[in-house]
Amino acid sequence: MESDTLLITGGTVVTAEGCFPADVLCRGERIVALLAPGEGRPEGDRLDASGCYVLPGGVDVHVHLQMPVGEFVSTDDFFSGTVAAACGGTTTVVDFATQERGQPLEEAVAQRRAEADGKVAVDYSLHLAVTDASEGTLRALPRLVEEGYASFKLYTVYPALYLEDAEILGLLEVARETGAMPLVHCENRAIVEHCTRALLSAGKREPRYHPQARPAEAEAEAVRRILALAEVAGAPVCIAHLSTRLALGEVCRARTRGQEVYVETCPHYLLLTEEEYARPGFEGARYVLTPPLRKETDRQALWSALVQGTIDLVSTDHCPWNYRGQKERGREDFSLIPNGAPGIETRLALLWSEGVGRGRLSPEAFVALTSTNPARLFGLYPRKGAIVPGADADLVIWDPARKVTLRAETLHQQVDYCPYEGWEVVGYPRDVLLRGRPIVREGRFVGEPGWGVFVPRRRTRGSFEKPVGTVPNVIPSSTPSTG
Ligand code: DUC
Ligand code: ZN
Repeated sequence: MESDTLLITGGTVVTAEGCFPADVLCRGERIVALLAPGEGRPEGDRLDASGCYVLPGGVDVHVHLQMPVGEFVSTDDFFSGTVAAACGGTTTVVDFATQERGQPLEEAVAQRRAEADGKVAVDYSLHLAVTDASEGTLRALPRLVEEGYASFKLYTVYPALYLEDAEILGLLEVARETGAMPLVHCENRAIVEHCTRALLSAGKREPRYHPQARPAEAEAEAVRRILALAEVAGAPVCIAHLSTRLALGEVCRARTRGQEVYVETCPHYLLLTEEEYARPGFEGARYVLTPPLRKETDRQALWSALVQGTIDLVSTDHCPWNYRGQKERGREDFSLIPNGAPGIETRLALLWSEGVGRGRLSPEAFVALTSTNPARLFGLYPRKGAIVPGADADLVIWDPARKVTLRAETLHQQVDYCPYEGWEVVGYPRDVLLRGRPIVREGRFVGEPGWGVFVPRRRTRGSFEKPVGTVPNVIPSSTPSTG
């Protein structure tokens, strides 16, 4: 781009609240005005968006790039993963600074920043994945929240990550006091460990036993318990990657009691079922992710919840492992298969195609679920997730007619398979701008490592009063407080 002024003309702007024809005027890194079509005649560059929607850049608040687990590291690093995000229309990702038990939290944050800074192709931020509630950790948290790490990731399972209930309670109290948002992975550890042992000792070692090791009750119990702990602590809570009808019931009951709870799900729970585990040979290993894919009844319940506004955001839990050499580690024992699947690049196209394309979601609800709500809940709004004067000019020129067949070979995710191989999607990003700068043109990545920056996040104090009416999926904009 030659000039620092850019006018995006002829498109239909979609926000969480409405859909209307407008030209978008950007200056430098920011949006400066929405103009009636044809009204603006500024000097500078123009980008023709005729026939396209203009969306706020996607915000994916749940990704695991170059995540070490045992002997492996997830296959997308901070560059390849964010190139894939950009090509899929996502301009902000939130990854994790994961503390090793006993490690000073500040050190975990500094290490992760050193891995990502200068490498990312889109903007990014970090959740604090806390693995102990020691005095040192509790002392460090308020300052880190003030510095822009305004959310905690808490785990109820995984040997290296889980927290005891008493620790979770203490951390939820810190979340209440600091205004940080807790994002909690909910599974009952005893159930998972017991079922895994029982299956393996009965010789049931193939990938198809993965869902039996992590039954719906394990998720529902942990959701119920976390909601009880959050109620006692007086903290809001966001349930990570919710996958079952049973757990949705727990959330609905808590909300009826007046509790402030938010729900994240992922495209794979909306689009796939546990039938994938019945693939021949070891192929089901591609779908070993946690919580597991569920039954058709769960999938249907999640879609209803999405449409009704019970689910607030759709993130990816992008955590790619190669089938060859990594997933294969679990050939003799499903519990050794590294958990996770890729999705950072396909989230928007799949949800648009299957949601908007099939008449289940309005374009506004799509924007709310994939950009505005995650930005609001995790302290990025209105810098991100909004098309308003003053917001970062993170914009996607979305071509609703573009058909793409998803293939691992042509996607930018650095992993040897795509869970949706051969699926055709209708609707895809044509151009993507990051703070006013083109990073995707006509579907081609044109950015560079380091064009993305770390974005500090403000603490948020949510309130669960959603607007009643036509657009249920919008978290009210009055909720973020300055921090
Ligand atoms: N689930 C996954 O599938 N991968 C990474 C972490 C998680 O909770
Ligand atoms: Zn995750």
